[in-house]
Amino acid sequence: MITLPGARELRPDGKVRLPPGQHLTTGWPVLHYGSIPRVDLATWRFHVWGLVEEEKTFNWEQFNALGDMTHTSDIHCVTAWSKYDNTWQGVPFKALLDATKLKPEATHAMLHSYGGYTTNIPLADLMAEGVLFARTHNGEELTKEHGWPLRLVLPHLYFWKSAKWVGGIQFLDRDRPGFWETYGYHMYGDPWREERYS
Ligand SMILES: Nc1nc2c(c(=O)[nH]1)N[C@H]1C(S)=C(S)[C@@H](COP(=O)(O)O)O[C@H]1N2
Ligand SMILES: [Mo]
Repeated sequence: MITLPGARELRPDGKVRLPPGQHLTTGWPVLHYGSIPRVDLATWRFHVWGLVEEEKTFNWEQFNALGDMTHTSDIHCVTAWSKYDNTWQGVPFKALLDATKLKPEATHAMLHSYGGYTTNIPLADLMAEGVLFARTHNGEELTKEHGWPLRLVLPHLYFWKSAKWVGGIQFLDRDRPGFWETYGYHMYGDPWREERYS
């Protein structure tokens, strides 16, 4: 890892672009617990359940037909590397929400991945700008180790919230810990407040 110039750059909202305790990397480390799950697009499904009026299951074509967006954002990993200017393309979270009738009690969500990984995110954060289910990174299809065929990208929280191999979302009326949150990672994970562990 190297430190690049620009570490003191400010974002349009006035926050320092590089959160405290982070350093920039030009590579892209691969980090996950366990092994890469085997996924087949023919049997791939995305499940929506929990506090919804109607549970839904999308196949690959149906899910990708929900919408399309491209957004460029920075990655901040809790292990202290950051990577700037990642262009992601895929289905906007808001497009999934438009296709879902939530019950009024829904305030949080648990993302579920092939392989069993989970992570918890407040609904308001999922609705923020730049949140999508990404199929490509910098114009290339995701590689298996980075989450092919689909991963969540949630740029304003630490990268463990950006579930790789995502296959479902469960809506909840309270915050529940996901996989890393059970092992002491922060429930929320704001990089600018250094919410790494709790
Ligand atoms: N399904 C799944 N998604 C996951 C993880 C995981 O273990 N399983 N690890 C998270 C963590 S801790 C990080 S830092 C990022 C790493 O993503 P990358 O390997 O593409 O850099 O994925 C996140 N998403
Ligand atoms: Mo991580």
